[in-house]
Amino acid sequence: MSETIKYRTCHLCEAMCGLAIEVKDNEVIAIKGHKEDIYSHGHICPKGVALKDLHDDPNRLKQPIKKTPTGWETISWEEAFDIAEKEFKKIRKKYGNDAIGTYTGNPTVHNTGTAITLYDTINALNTRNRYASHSLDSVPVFLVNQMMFGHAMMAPIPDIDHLDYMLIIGANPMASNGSFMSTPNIREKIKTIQQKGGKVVVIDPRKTETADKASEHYFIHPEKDVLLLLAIINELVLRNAIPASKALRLSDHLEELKVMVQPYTKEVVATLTGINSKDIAHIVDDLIKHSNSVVYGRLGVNTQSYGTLCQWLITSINILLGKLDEKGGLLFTLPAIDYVTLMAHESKMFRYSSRVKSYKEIVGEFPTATLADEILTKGKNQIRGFISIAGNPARSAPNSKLMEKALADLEFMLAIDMYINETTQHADLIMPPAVGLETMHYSFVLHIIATRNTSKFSPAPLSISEEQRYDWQIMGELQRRLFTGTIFQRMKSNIMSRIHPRTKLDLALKTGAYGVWGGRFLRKDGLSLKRLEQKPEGVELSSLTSVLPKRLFTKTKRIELMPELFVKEMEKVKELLIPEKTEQYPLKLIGRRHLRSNNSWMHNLPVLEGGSRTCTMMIHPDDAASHGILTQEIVEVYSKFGAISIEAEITSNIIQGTISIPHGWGHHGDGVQMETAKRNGGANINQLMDHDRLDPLSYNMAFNGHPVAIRKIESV
Ligand SMILES: Nc1nc2c(c(=O)[nH]1)N[C@H]1C(S)=C(S)[C@@H](COP(=O)(O)OP(=O)(O)OC[C@H]3O[C@@H](n4cnc5c(=O)[nH]c(N)nc54)[C@H](O)[C@@H]3O)O[C@H]1N2
Ligand SMILES: Nc1nc2c(c(=O)[nH]1)N[C@H]1C(S)=C(S)[C@@H](COP(=O)(O)OP(=O)(O)OC[C@H]3O[C@@H](n4cnc5c(=O)[nH]c(N)nc54)[C@H](O)[C@@H]3O)O[C@H]1N2
Ligand code: SF4
Ligand SMILES: [Mo]
Repeated sequence: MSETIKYRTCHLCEAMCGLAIEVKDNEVIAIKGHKEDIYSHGHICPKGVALKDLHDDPNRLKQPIKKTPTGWETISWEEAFDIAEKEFKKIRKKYGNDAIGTYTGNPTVHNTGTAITLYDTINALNTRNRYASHSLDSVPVFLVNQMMFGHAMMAPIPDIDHLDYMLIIGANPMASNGSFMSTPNIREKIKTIQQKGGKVVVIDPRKTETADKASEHYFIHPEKDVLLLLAIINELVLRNAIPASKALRLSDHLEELKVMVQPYTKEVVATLTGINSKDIAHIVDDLIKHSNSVVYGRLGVNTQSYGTLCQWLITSINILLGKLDEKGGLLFTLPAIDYVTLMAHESKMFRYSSRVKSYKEIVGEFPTATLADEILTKGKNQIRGFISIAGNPARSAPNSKLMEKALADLEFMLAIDMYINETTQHADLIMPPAVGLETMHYSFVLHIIATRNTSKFSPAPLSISEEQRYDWQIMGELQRRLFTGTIFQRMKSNIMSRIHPRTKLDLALKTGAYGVWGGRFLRKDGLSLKRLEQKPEGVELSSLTSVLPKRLFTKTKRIELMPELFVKEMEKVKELLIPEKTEQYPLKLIGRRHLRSNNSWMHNLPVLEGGSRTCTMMIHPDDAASHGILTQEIVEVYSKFGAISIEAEITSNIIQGTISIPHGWGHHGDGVQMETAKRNGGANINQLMDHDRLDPLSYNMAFNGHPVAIRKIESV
């Protein structure tokens, strides 16, 4: 068979790069960036290239396996489904619906078939014990969007192509390729802003890869951003620099906000944040001076103790500057598949609480940080059966030791995953899906947070063998076998589970705002799957445009600037003004991402080994000296929850008092069958993390700023 080039969107991160894949006899020969792609114009990063390694990975499972006293045994799909049905029904009969828990990981957003099927399958189980990687990542964003705009997924996105000043607080898009800002080739976009005379400014405890390219970088002490943000608002008020704007006219309670920020002057917060008052004044000068300025924050300000407050204040600053819903500011998307409107009925919060620690539900999920509590704490509705779909909570969730103890304690666990990793090793049954280039792709979730409205469908570049199944097929079968509910609901669920995701996509496209059946009349040039298949480079729909107030989901059709819940929490911020007691664990631990890595699961791909990807502890020279630590020395980092050994990397690129370690590492033990990952091993930062250390409003895990201590490992 001759070689052909197939085009597909890369699904690994949020950037949605177009790939040109050279295929021969159903094998990948090479992967390059697709130059004609209307969104990415040929951009690609090393992870996109690594999709070949993922496809060829000898450790990847393709058939179901069950655990036996003598090891894993390959079984047929029929037997696997029979086992799952029998075991989960047994658990449900004995303990009730809530005894089955589910965890859905990050790739469920990125695999199109999985994302389309996921909620129907989980709903079919009728359990309240639902957990997801969201609560390790983005629940503060959901909560702020819900409270201010009436919908968890109404996220304002930086209009990056038209900015002249971008203040990036706690994000490292040069490594992450952007988050809640789906846009390819961040390096080029930063450069363009600068070449047009604009500025990109980074606030981060570490001088990151993004800070390195930025116009200015300011070191900040972890978890002190809330003070800086309050001081910025205070300065805007003092300078009378809050222009009349549409967003402001739509917002309530500005006067109360002005009063709230009064105590937080730039002088008061300077020492505490580590940024002096002159620099804060300079940042505010620039925010005011530039006509297209925005503030953008991500994990550094989300996965921390003040995650919701930070996100709220960032959004508020953008509103005060008159930059919300404006070109050259932050805009909302209007995608071809309007998932926001389609999911409006699901955007609910605080309806019920978790059993052990009474954390409230947010968009139908409890915080993953309490998953281990719910498995290990005896009593009614204790989780006894568990389904993990595309997740690795043994590495991604806090307090890994407790999490692994919990996973080992389950009566029955099913993992839908293609690797035997730190989590799935605890399963009784693994159902591995066809993944990567074997799957079709349409980024319907990421289009909600993209910087332009575009549309692109990619058929699967590679076919699968008889013995393989897609996620959506696996979940569909489980949905039919494990459904519980009324007869009418069962009929609906059964029908839905049998519709091919392609058909669902096609329907959603056709009926969407740009579809052939969209709007109020039939559009000849409207979107359909067939039309998109003829355009592998994608279809340009529109730049982001103003959509308010029409697209507000609040009952009042107004923006709430001062949600009561957030205002109450401001009492706790006062505590930040009192110096901390840190004797026992004097250092703050923060995370780090690398371009050649993706959370915990791509460490098995040889092409991504080495380079700038290092699992080391970055430490300031003064901190290293005070502990007598030399560069490359192996040291112990410990907290109340555990200890890890890791190589020290002494660098003045990190603020004093803080250390940085990437997450997703710690691939060890006989149970894990990922040879390349194990060769690089690494240390698992989440072994140190307190699973009760949450943002108290959203219950999102507060990974960043975690207190730890270090000591030399004395040689024997
Ligand atoms: N300390 C610390 N911890 C963190 C973070 C941090 O910054 N610091 N970041 C947090 C964040 S932002 C996130 S999103 C979470 C991620 O947390 P998780 O989603 O729990 O972890 P991942 O490492 O993404 O693991 C993904 C799993 O999905 C599998 N997989 C990949 N593709 C597919 C597919 O198409 N189908 C199926 N069925 N399986 C697939 C992989 O083999 C792997 O087992 O980690 C969080 N944990
Ligand atoms: N290559 C690669 N790309 C990825 C991922 C990956 O693992 N690897 N993961 C994907 C996922 S799941 C996500 S959610 C996104 C995340 O996307 P980003 O949020 O852009 O990624 P991070 O590198 O975690 O950036 C967080 C930054 O916050 C800083 N920080 C830590 N604590 C604080 C603090 O208290 N205050 C301030 N101001 N800054 C702080 C850290 O030093 C870090 O530079 O990336 C996605 N893209
Ligand atoms: S930047 Fe993201 S989408 Fe683009 S090639 Fe890399 S991993 Fe894939
Ligand atoms: Mo994430």
